[in-house]
Parts: sequence; C-alpha cells; structure tokens
Amino acid sequence: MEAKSIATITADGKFELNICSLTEILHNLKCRDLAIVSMAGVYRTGKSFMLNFFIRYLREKGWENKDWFGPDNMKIQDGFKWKNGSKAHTLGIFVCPEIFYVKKNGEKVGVLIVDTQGLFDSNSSPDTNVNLMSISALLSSHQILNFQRKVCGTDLEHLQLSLEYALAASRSFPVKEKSFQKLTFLVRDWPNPDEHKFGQGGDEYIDGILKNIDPIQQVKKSIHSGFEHVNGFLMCRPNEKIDVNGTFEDLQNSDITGSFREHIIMLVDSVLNPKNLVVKKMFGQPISANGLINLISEVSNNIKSGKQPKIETLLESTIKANNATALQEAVLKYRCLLKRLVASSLPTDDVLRIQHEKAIKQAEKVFYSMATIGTESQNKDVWNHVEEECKTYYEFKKEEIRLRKATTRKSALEKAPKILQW
Ligand SMILES: Nc1nc2c(ncn2[C@@H]2O[C@H](COP(=O)(O)OP(=O)(O)O)[C@@H](O)[C@H]2O)c(=O)[nH]1
Ligand SMILES: [Mg+2]
Repeated sequence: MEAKSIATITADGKFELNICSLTEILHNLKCRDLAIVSMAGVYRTGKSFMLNFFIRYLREKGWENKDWFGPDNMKIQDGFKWKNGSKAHTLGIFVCPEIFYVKKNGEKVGVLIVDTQGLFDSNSSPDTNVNLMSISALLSSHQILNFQRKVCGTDLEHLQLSLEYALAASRSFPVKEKSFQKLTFLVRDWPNPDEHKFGQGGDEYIDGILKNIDPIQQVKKSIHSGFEHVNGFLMCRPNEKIDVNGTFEDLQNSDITGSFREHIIMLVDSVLNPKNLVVKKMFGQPISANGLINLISEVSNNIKSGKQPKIETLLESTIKANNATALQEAVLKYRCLLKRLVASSLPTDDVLRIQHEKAIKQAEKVFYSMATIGTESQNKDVWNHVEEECKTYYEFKKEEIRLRKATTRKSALEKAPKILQW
C-alpha cells in the first residue's frame, strides 16, 4: 500500500490541493469521529520512518498487544510505503489510505495518519510553508512538528505566520474553544539529555523556549492561543546503522535497539493509545468528514485565488457543513421511524399522524444534538427544512398507504368469488 497525496508543491513552487483523494479516503468512513495525526517537518529528519511505527502500532493494536513491535527480522517498511525524496513531486501532504478503527470511551473513532513533507524546508518559499502548515494544522487533531537536534527560532517564525488563523478566530468570534487541539514538538537526536531528559523532558524544553526567547514572543502567543495542548518529546540518537544519510528500506527491527527503541514505543503509545488520541474538533465541536472536506476545499479555493483564507469563511463553512450533516441525520431518523410502522402494518390516518408527531420530536432531538455551532436563527432555518422534508415524506407515505389499502380491497374482492367457488 502506498501513501496518497492530498496536496503537492509543483516544480515551480505552487501549492496544489488534491481534494478528490481525501474525499475518496473519507468516503468509506465507518464512524462519525476522526482522529487525525499529522507529522510535519523538514525533509530527511526521520518523519516517514517514525510514521511506519505509528501504522504498525495501529494495525497490531499496540495498546492491548505488548508484542506489537514484531519479530527481529521484521522490516521497518512493512506493508506500507511513504513517498521519499526532496523533489517537487514528493513535497506536500500525504495520507495513509487505510483508516484504522479504535474504541475510545466506548465510541468508534477512525484514525488517519498524515505525513507533511517539506515544511520549513530551505527550498520552500515562506508562502509554501504557510500553506502547507495551515492545511496540515486544519486537517489534523494532533500536529507533530519534527525537528533535528533543536527547535530553532526561524522555524517558529514560519509556524507563527500560519497560526494567524487561530489568533483571528479567537478575536473575531465568541467561540471560547481554541481552533486547534494538540501540538507536539518532537526533537530527534536530542544532544543534551543532562539538561532535559529524553521523552517527556521535552515539555520543559519547549516551555523554556517559548518563555525565554524574546524575538519569538508573538509565536508563543499564537501557539498558546491556537492550540489547546502543547508539549514536547525528546528522542535519543539511534545507532550508526540508522543514519539520516542512508535509507531505511533495508533496515529491520533488530536494527532498532536500546533506548532508541524504548523511546519509539513510548512516543507511539503517547500519541496513539486510544486514551491519548485526540478526536478532531473545529471551534470546539466534533467535525464530520463532510465538514472537514468542505473546510479544506474552502481553504484551497482561497489559496488558489491568492488570498489567505479568512477565519470568518472557515467558521461559516464549518457551520454549513455541520448543519447539512445534522439535517441529513435528522431526516434519516424520521424516515426510519415512519418506515418501521408502515412496513409492519397499514395504519389508519390517526395512527400514522401520531407516529409522525413522535418521529418529528425524535428528529428534532437528533438535529439539535448535532447543530451546535451556528447561531440560533441559522439553526432554526435549517430545522425548518428538516420539518418540510419530513412533512413531504409523511404525505407521501399517507398516499402510499391509501393506495395499498385500495389495492388490498380490490384484490380481496377479486379473490372473494374464487373462495366462494371452493
Ligand atoms: N539521525 C537519525 N536518523 C534517523 C532517525 N530516524 C530515522 N532516521 C533515518 O533518516 C533517514 C531519512 O528518514 P525519512 O523517514 O525518510 O525522513 P523524512 O524525509 O523526514 O520522511 C533514513 O535513513 C532513516 O533511517 C533519527 O531519529 N535520527
Ligand atoms: Mg518522508
């Protein structure tokens, strides 16, 4: 299986979104909630390498299977291939087309793994960086930024530009929740374990950076007002066999040794164990797959026309997509309830009307449990549409029952003489 590209940087440095492949992947989604983990960073810093372990953990259900890492002779690249390289066609956002299902608090959640290649790359223009980072952040519920040895100020400046959306959101709307959810700074080959220990020592390290360095004060503000949770993770250096100058195609489990292996296991569990997974939300509300596609298309259209997408537009399209899903679900609920009654009997007009009234109440419950982000009047407008659709269906069923009753009467009359003849 190969990664699917959902955004690429063309040879002349333009940013192109391929929304169809995202739609294709999400089309088969078998649940409502999504957790989207995205790893972004400079080329050749071990991102794809690490994501292979993410996929293995999900496939092997690592949270309940202590042998998920597999036998010594298992290849690192086992059954899944990320695009490698620094050429234009390998820069962009890639998604593992397999959605992994896990149970979190009793609910089914679909997990999607995303690899963002070329962020903060010296070859990419600042605009490209902003676009890549924005799409990656909008798409994901957990954004992991991968760095070599340290987190530098210039990287954070790029980051700050793309977090302007989040800032704008908190200023323009009475939405209390932050736009984005979790941001992890992952540092590879961390050289100073005496200062900050490997693994969770990354939390203090990141706190220190965000606190102390003056020129990036604005970054600190953007990050804290944009993301609900910010943390860090420091990885130790692997053995010489695993080297940034080589490839990992021929490497196998036995090459991943000691502390490096321990920290891979620790990191993967801290991100993907269902109890740690972050369900994707937008403005504090879970967002449907449709909503997400709608949102990304909106951003893509804005990028194409050279504009930075405005947060107002994003919020509007999130509300629209969310309400459209609420409408569909409410009408579906209504239809199911009515169908169930009609399938088993030919009810009288009165019985049908009573069932219609009950079903409308149920549909209303479904609708308002989902339509939670729009204003009262926006939601009321959409609810009126639900009511109209339900009424049309009710009239249709009423007519159907009338016709079926007439047919039954007719055939009973036709059969009657035959029975008499017996
Ligand atoms: N020094 C070092 N090299 C790594 C690490 N993880 C993976 N590598 C190696 O770095 C090279 C590039 O890895 P890759 O995952 O393709 O990088 P990407 O371009 O960021 O996706 C491969 O040869 C990996 O084996 C790490 O933590 N430290
Ligand atoms: Mg890669």
